[in-house]
Amino acid sequence: MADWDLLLSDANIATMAANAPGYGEISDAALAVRDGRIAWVGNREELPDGDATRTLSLEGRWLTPALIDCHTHLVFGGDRSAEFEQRLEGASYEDIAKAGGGIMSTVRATRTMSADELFATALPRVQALAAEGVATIEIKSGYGLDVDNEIKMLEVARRLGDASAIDIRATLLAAHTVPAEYKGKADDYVDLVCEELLPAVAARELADAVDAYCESIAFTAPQIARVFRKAAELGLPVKLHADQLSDGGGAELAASFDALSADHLEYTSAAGVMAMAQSGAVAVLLPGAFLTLGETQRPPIDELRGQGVPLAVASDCNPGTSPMCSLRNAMMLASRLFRLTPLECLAGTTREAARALGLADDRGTLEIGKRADIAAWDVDHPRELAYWIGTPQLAELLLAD
Ligand code: DI6
Ligand code: FE
Repeated sequence: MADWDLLLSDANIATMAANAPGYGEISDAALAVRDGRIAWVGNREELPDGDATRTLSLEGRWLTPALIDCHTHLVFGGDRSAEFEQRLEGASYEDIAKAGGGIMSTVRATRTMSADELFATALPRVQALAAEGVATIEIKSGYGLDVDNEIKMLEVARRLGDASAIDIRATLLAAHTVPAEYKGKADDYVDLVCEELLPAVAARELADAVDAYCESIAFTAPQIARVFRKAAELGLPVKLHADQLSDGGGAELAASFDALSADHLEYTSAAGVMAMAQSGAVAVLLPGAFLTLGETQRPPIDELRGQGVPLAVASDCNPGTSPMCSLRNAMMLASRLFRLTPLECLAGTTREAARALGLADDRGTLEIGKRADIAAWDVDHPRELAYWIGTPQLAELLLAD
């Protein structure tokens, strides 16, 4: 039997290992894979003797960990281009939501679609991300907002994972907005989420995590605390849409529940940043939503950096606030709008995105033992991945299975 299933040679490698300086660059490198895991990585001259079932010369291309999109809502019905027009004519996201549009209009469209129809419209979005080098995608529910339709969305997410070589992580986002039939009775909806929906989802193992939207147009901190307590009881990790449009104490709430991540964070206070630093939560930055909503207040990047909070970057692909099915564009926007360095953009879509999904030990860097999801790029240096705008550079996406 061969020592390795695959040997990649004649490559330059950015390991993105946390303890290596910069990109963890290794020139004239080789990388060996066995059983879907990285068995060896380093300078070619130090490669131990061994034989491989398959050898691939990279002809000097750069290898990085395959990209990870750790925050998407890419299963949905319809689109919101009419609201986009209304917003450009002066209406605000909150005004539209209060008038029954916004998330609720996507809920109406999603509820009328069958699982097969949702699957058929979502698959090209998964494929578009894969074509950019993304091998792991998180997908949230949150446009069903009743037991059957939230389960339908999560089942579609699972099917997308089964039907493609991409690894899909599904997140229950039942506390996304109060559905129309519970208007004025948000606490009753939270009862339904805690008493029926969460146990049903957990019993079917349909979700890998639980998310919620903490905002004046969505749920209060005490309501979300109830959802998070139930998630903890069921053994599900939590994460939060926090402080996107106002400071609702979302970062503090997420930290107090040891959330994997707090996402958006435009209005997070210094106290919120401190709380995240102490809890170890990842800050997931979503510049596509910032851009689309015409926000002017940036997340407190300097404070997050200063406190050592890990920074991830994601597409937030959704029809309302981030109609962008591209993680490369999210990297591009994070560098321009939030002034993340190209290194932070790449770490934010590999190592830190893995951490935001609770997968830091499993993937996101090219180190021995990690899952062998590897992207090969036609670039002269990995900093180019944040630099170029809308320029395809993926040569090959090599997947562990
Ligand atoms: N914040 C967002 O940016 C998305 N969800 C959320 O809570 C937007 C979802 C939508 O508008 O459909
Ligand atoms: Fe989101």
